[in-house]
Amino acid sequence: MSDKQKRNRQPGFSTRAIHEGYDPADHLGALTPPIFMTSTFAFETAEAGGEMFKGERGGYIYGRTKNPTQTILEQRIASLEGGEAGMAVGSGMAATSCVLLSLLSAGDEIVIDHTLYGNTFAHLTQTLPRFGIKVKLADFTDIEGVRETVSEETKMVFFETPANPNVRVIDITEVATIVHKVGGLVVVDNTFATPVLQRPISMGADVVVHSATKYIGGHADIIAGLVISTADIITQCRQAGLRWITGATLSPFNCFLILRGLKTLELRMERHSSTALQAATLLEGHHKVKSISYPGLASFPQYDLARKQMSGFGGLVSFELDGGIDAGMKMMNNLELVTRAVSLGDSETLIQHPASMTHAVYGPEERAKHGISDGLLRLSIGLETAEDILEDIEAALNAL
Ligand code: 4LM
Repeated sequence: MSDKQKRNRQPGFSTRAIHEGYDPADHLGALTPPIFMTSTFAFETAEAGGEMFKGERGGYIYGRTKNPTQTILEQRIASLEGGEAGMAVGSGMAATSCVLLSLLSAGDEIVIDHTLYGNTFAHLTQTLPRFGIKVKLADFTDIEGVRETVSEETKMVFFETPANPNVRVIDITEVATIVHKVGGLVVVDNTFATPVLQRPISMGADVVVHSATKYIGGHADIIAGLVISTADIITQCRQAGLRWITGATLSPFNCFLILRGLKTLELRMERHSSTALQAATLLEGHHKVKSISYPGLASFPQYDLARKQMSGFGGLVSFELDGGIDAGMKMMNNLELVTRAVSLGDSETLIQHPASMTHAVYGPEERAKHGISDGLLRLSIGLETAEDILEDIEAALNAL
């Protein structure tokens, strides 16, 4: 590569995760972006304030919709996901709500995958119908089923890949091709993969949402959400979803913590992925384990798709034990290092029982229909020394 070509290429992922959207020279040389702890901003003149409200002049007005620390984060995440613009909000649920409530209206139809984080599923299947939005479910791992369910009326589709809790993988390119034929929008929750491992916009998605509470924040100390899309869609989500409807702004301090988390995201995802593969391999070979789901195992039903769509397989591993739910509960209680807690993507390895915890909001029949068995356990592999995590898991299984 010539020097000129080198200079023209986009800086790498981690370079952008560390530098994008911020120049110390603009802030008295401060290497780390300042936290603008202010709720409101002074107008230079009375007329300037009015012009800013009309959108005729740029600048900051009020912290519910825009703050300079937020802006740095939004530019950075937009670059990392390959979108035109980003929006930071108060939680992953807020990110999804802002998108749905800004872009859908009574009479519209949305088609959703049937395996989603429990509260997202509740929002989609219980809240949206109350506002006259038609919600249709499909198994998005079956592309023919998606083709049959999506109609000329479909305004939007929504899915997670890998999906919570059983890490099913959905073909983003195939879904986008079907949905774009009818002029619908493709919204992907990319929380499990992060932009390190998968960039849905490059495969045809129109909007990406994140619970930044998880890997992107990475340290189990904040609740946050992100939306990435075109500049037009983000403007709609900011004006309606954030400013008028949810008011779910993210505090400048939490924006700062996410900016800090992003700096190590690529490194952390590599470590999460490598230890998770070792844990999945251990579980697969253990005689007490009935089934195991991890996109990086050759036995995973969508292993080829996962390899095509993702550059690594992430830290989530789901499995079922012989002896079902009772054995699962015993195993969870046998663990000494692995911590019993919901959430994921933290430095600490966590284990939880979806049927009684994150997916309790699904009824038992719904869970069975959606492939979330009552015996399923979900591990979020952390960043501890791999050997220690593996030893703890093996000891907990052996003690059953
Ligand atoms: C959990 N998850 O699974 P906030 N999207 C996905 C998620 O897994 C979650 C959210 C959105 C879990 C929380 C207890 C794929 C949450 C919602 O919690 O609102 O930031 O994200 O353990």
